[in-house]
Amino acid sequence: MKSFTFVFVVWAVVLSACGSDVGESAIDAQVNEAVKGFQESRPCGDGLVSANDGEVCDDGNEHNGDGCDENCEIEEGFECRGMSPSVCDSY
Ligand SMILES: [Ca+2]
Ligand SMILES: [Ca+2]
Repeated sequence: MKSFTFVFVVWAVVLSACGSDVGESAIDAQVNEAVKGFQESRPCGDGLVSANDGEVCDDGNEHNGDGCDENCEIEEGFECRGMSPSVCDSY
């Protein structure tokens, strides 16, 4: 669902750029801005533990069941170490 939102954002930026008189580099810049904004709004999954955003771990994805869940919280039965990214092992 989140990756769908991402694709939609990029698509919307490209579509709006195509309607105006801008060069390809300008479109690239807008896409990069959209990617940047998307990553900043979803710090969980970027592979960096940011305690300010309530992350306890960040293994670089938003998958559950690998020790660090989609909310960047350590899952039951796992322990995580490292900050960029976290490495989680079951115990
Ligand atoms: Ca993070
Ligand atoms: Ca994970």
